[in-house]
Amino acid sequence: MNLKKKNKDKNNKFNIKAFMVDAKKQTIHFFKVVKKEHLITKYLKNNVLFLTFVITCLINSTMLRFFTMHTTENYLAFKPILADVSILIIVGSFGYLLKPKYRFIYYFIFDVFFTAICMINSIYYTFYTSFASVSMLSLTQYIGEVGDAVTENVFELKDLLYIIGPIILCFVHYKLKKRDYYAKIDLKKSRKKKALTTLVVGCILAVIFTVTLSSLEVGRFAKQWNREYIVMRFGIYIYQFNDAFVSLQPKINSMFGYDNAMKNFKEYYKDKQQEQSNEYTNIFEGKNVIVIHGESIQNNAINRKFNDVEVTPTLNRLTREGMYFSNFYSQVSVGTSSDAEFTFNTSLMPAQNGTVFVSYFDRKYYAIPQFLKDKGYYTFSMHGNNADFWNRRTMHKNLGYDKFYSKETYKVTKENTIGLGISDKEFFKQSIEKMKKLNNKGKPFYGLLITLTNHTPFSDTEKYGEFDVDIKNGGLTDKETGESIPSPYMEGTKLGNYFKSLHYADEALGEFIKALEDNGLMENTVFVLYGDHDARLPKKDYNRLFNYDAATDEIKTEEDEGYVNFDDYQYELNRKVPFIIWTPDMKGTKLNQEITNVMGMYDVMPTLGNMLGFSNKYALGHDIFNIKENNIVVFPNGNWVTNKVYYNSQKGQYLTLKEEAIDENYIKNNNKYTEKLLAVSDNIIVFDLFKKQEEQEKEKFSNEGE
Ligand code: GP9
Ligand code: MN
Repeated sequence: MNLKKKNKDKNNKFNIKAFMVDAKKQTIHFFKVVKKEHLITKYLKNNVLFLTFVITCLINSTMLRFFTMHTTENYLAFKPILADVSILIIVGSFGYLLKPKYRFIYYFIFDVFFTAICMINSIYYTFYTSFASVSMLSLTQYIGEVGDAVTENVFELKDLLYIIGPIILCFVHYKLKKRDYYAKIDLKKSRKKKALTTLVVGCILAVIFTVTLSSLEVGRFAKQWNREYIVMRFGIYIYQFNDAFVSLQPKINSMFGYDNAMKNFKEYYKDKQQEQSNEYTNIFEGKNVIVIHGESIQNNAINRKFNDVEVTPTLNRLTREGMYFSNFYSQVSVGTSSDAEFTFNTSLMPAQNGTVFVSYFDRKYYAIPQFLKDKGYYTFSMHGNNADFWNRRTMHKNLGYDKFYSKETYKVTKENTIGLGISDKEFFKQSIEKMKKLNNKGKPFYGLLITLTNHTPFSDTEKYGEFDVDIKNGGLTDKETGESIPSPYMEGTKLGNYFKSLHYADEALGEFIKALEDNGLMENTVFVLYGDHDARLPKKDYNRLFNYDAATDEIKTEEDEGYVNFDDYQYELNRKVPFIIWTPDMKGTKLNQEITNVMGMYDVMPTLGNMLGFSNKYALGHDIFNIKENNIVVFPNGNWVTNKVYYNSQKGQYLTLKEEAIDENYIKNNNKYTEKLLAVSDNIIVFDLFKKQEEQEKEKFSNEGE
């Protein structure tokens, strides 16, 4: 028995050895043949067009990663290159099915297609620091209206570089045609066979790529919201194909997966603790409410001065006299203004694909205006822009506003227009007239006013009025006369123009509050203001803001004393917006306070609702006076912030905000919380779960009655 085994082992050993020798011989033979027959040169010669197509598209996709993520990731990483090559080879392989003279058309069409993907994403990234999504196509109708914002800010020379790809392809084709190449190339091999071999090579590379993927990468690919992460691992082409597929999901999703979504929804709310009452419960019950949706107002302007003049004197006064939430974040996604309105009013997160206001306007939501209507309020909204912008005409009705005063109800002229439309001063002036005539029949009112002037690109500077953002007497002197001259500081920068624009918007706000008071509209009224989202200003401008040396007119570097680090994390933290609750008689009372715990737009409904005397059991945020320092603000891209940590889900890294060691479980648990919250929010929106839940409850009720 033992002897037998030994022989068997010996045979095995012999076989493996023989196999190795054979394989070595075969390989040497293969390379000899390759060398002798100049197979590589031959292959290159016979496949010039195909190779040009693959290489130009590969360069474009690599270039895109270079221009978009050069600060954070290695754009020459192996994975996205392998992914790009495999997809390009697979697509390119079908070109071989055509006769050589027709192949150029095929490769040209796809080269242009892939180039367009790179260009669009390059432009899109500059604007949104994210990659484009097919689900945004339904929003293109709005691009015309903010068109000046788009073209003025976004179109850069680097976005044009990608065109070189198709140009090279055309050039190569022209040269080949001149040499009569298409008639000469090897036609012995059948077209089908060549297409098949190329396809197989592409598929093998795709398989190699797939087996290198970690489960985290696969998971994120399926969810698709962590776009930067996906592009860095899967390349732009696979990202875009997957995006197109995922974007169709609102339609597909609402057909499948409902049962699971409903189950998770029920479990989520079964485990969720309901808000307790606190010292602020009902304090504003029955009062009128005026809410200002402050376009692009960022927190960093509060209390900022240039040459001793405040940028936002009105806001500063409100923060001093009212309840000021100084660590407040907007949670918008691609729906910007509309997402801010949505989350403010419903305490749900924006949609993962598309925009609630545009793609999911027909779902059931529990919103602040509806709750107040139930309490006997008259509700209205006012905005000087086109009613169909962000689909507000439809969506405001759904949220429960009795009346929407839009552009058609305002007198908009060339003279009273700044930037995107009617100036804030004129808007407020005309709004006061409307408010004086409100048809509320003695009911308390709830009104939302959406401002417009402080909208990117902040280029209508001559209309904002005087506000210098330089530094007078900063130490600079005229070389010839020796006289003191102002240091330019923020003059001529986009951030500088933003401060000018905001100074104007703040002045308009001050005039509005005065007019409200003069007309008795502030009596028994609570004034609420939120910045809808950050102003998307360049990082380099902030670097200038914090590191400018007025005496030398230079920007400090890391080596210089007093240098302030402004990295990606600082940029994110700096996106804070103000949230203020103010009444004229609040000053000096217990309500006059600054709340420094982190808070998100989704915490407004529970916090303000408690003060106004209603509560929404489906709110995803919290009453800040109950949750206090334990709050967490979740962002649509999976990032989150607490008092202790800012977590970046793209990088899987975090910044500690307190001098306190962070336990890995803290990160894990908050990540889990974030994923669950984002999923349940999206399920509510996509599957219309509030409506379904109500239907089920009604059915149950009627069955019990029988
Ligand atoms: C348009 C205004 C701006 O009416 O609300 O929207 P935004 O571009 O900020 O989403
Ligand atoms: Mn906005």
